[in-house]
Amino acid sequence: MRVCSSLNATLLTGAAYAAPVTTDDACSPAIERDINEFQAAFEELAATAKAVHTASLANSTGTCTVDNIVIRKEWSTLSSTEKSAYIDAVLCVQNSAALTPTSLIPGVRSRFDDFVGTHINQTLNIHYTGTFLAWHRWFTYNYEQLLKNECGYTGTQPYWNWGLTADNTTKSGQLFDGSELSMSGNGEFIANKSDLQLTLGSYPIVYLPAGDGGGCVTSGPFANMSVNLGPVSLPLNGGDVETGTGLDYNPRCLERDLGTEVNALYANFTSIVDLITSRTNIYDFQTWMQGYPGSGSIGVHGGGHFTIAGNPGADVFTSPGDPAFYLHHGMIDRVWWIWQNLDLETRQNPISGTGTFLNYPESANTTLDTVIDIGYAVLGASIAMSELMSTISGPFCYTYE
Ligand SMILES: [Cu+2]
Repeated sequence: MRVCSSLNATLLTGAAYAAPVTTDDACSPAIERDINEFQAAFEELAATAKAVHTASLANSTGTCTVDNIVIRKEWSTLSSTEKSAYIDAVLCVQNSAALTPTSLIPGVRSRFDDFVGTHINQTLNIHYTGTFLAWHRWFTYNYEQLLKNECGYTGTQPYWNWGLTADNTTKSGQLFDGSELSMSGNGEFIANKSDLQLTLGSYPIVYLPAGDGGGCVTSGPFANMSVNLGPVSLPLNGGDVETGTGLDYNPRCLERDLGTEVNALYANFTSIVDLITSRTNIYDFQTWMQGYPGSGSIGVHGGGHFTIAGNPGADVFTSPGDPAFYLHHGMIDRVWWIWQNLDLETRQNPISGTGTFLNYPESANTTLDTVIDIGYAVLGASIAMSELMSTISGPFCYTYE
């Protein structure tokens, strides 16, 4: 019912704002039809983008061709063998020795942690900045390469299409169903949790409904996982925030507070379609995606992160400590890819923003020459923004299904 209600509200306003949903209308056939229409609209946008992308690949003179391009797929479309291979590779990087010296980040214990530590150290320079989309594209790509090069994975980085779980986040067959062929499910249920409260500078607090878990993940491949780093800035239900450097060794279980309400409010097909179709310049697109400050919306980026929630999922700095991070950012990258390909001429290369979070403190504009470096995640992998704007040039050769 909540999905239907929130869609009803978003249809009225034409955008996925976080306005409280007050309607108690039952799920009428008309609204069910609208849900399907938005899914169909999204799939049409994705198909159009794919056609443009395929044509530009055919015309490209680079080394990426139809013969060597790899295809990233939605989690639920993977075969059991493919799911199992991905999970095994993630467990492998979690059991491989770290490269980061403990003199720099004392808490790192694995190659997986090298990525978490890099994200912690750079968080204030890669969110609400000019680098946000390209940095996370590069970060996710290098995680995919890590799985391949160091753990023998032969598949590609899967993604989580949030719209598919907006009516039930832990739905069977989807990535959070808790089975052995999932990314593990919810945390143990903790009752009577208050809203999560998100603060951003002096903007009004955004209240997010608590999820249906809250404790340690108890089933699936990551039930015994050790989260080693963080927290840095972890919002707790009720308004407190747990803070720290996040860099010390702090082994604990993986906690999640998966909730359909946040999924349905912010990361449904309506909000994805709205983002892609009504945000026509890069500033609007990337800012609405992350939650336009003061709008009350956390965007699809926040929507995915806070659907996962928990510790470390709700901590912006430490969020890659939950392995589902990379499926969420696969979808973030795909949505950018769709948006770019719908108007390649004007959307391939534009950049907006600076090198600091909401330009605080003030810093230089990000440009195509700005260099990104992901530290000990991949040594010597510094690269200019200009190399990261297309998925079929520079270091990349991948597409989305
Ligand atoms: Cu991030």
